[in-house]
Amino acid sequence: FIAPLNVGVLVDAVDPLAYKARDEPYRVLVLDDSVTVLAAIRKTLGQFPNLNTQVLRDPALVLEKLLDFTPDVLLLDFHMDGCNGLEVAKIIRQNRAFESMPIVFLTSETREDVQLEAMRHGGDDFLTKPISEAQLVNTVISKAERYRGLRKLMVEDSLTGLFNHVKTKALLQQSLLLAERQKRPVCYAILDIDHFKRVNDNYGHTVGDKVIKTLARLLKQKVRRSDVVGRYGGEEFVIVMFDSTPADAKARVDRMREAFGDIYHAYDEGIFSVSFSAGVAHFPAYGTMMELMVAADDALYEAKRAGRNRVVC
Ligand code: GH3
Ligand code: MG
Ligand code: MG
Ligand code: MG
Repeated sequence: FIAPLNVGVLVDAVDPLAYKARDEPYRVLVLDDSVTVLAAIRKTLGQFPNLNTQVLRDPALVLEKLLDFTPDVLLLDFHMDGCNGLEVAKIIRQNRAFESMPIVFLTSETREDVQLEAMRHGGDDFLTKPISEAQLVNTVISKAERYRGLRKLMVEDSLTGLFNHVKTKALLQQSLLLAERQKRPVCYAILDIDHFKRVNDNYGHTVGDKVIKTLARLLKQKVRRSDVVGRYGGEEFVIVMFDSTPADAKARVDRMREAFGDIYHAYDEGIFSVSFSAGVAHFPAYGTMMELMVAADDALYEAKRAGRNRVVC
């Protein structure tokens, strides 16, 4: 079924061994009704430490499996017992979470019109049986890589690598739902660099960008693993602190503020330092996401008005 590995072809196209060890392996889900096919694919992909492969025989379980495993690429058998791969793809595509997950059909179908029809129904690519090992590995890795890259772009702020505005809000909403159910407090902090216009005016925009990146790195270092740090835009950042009381949150943001104020930033002719102000609001004192965000904004405004370089809770 699977032709021997041709390393020359592999290295020319996508080098599967060139991945960075710190990256999480790509998750590959294979849905096929043949145990022989599943075993062969698992054996081939199993040779690559950057691939985490799971297989499934029952199409009825695919949605559940997708939600649980969140694959970076799905290999989908075209003809299954009592079930058509196209129908499965259509159902998967109706779920917004899997709108753009790559689906690669596995088929012995070589007719072009059938292949085109499948692409119209949500397929991204084809592997024609018998599948060459090199082609399998290349397709899986290039699709997964592209999808990971896209997803990163969707949730990340490109300057700092922190979560962007949209993702931060989604994560805050999720935290609040969890907090409500588990009866835990959540604190939400908005940070805004003081007189940042002056930094740009006095030292230039590039130096300004570096200050933003420095603060992003510092926040990332200082928060807990369960906290969410996002860049809300410009020189504004937010932190979602799960299971944190107002007093605890204020103390923690104050320590970040002091650490940031202690940093000397360099420009052409010397060094300077800057500060930030922050507002903290607390759930359940503010019961909805909107109320929480408005309350934190008000607290930030209060911190600015009271002279900046302080945290108001
Ligand atoms: P305040 O203490 O009241 O916050 O004063 P401020 O000067 O920081 O005022 P404001 O928040 O209104 O201004 C933010 C400035 O940040 C405006 C904009 O030029 C600058 N800025 C926004 N995004 C970026 C960015 O990505 N890089 C740089 N270098 N500057 C940015
Ligand atoms: Mg089949
Ligand atoms: Mg601002
Ligand atoms: Mg500012």
